[in-house]
Amino acid sequence: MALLDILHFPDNRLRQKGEDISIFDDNLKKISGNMLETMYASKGIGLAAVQVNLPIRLIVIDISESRDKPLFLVNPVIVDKKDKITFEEGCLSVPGFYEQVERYNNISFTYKNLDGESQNGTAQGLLAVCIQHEIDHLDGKLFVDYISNIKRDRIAKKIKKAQSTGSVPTRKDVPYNI
Ligand code: QAP
Ligand code: CO
Repeated sequence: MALLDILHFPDNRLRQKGEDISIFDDNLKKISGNMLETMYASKGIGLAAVQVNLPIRLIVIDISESRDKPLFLVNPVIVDKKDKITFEEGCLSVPGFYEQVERYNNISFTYKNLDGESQNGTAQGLLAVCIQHEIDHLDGKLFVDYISNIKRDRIAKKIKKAQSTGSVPTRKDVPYNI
């Protein structure tokens, strides 16, 4: 297992779109394990492959307090959504910043597991918001895209400054198959 480098806003690579995954091999399991480890090490509840510079449609989520109930969603698609809510979101790619975002409180979704088997599920509240946030990453979208340009630009400037003074760590990429 290995920790992966998380890209930070306003890095353009966060704008990459994830490609559908069609190869369900040991490499996919290795990437998933490394993403999960990276997410736990960073105290996150969700991480999308695009955030670690892998443009593929894979997300890992664990909203449990015990940190032992991981979800691996491959090629996730929201097929139904209802009841809007406003949620204060953060993001491992936007460290230290939190903003209110409008989402759906109830969703139905489909995905494949790491063995390539088709699955479906429903989610509400935090899990529903997390899935919407992570699928956005696979489409090159960030939660800061929902706030005002002025606020977003201020956040970008502060993160760039933090990076230039060396207060945000970085690491290297891993190979992958689609
Ligand atoms: C997305 O976000 C999310 O700024 C996952 O310093 C957020 O895991 C879904 C994190 C809110 C639903 C609600 C952020 C960790 C983690 C930070 C995360 C930080 C350390 C964010
Ligand atoms: Co995020």
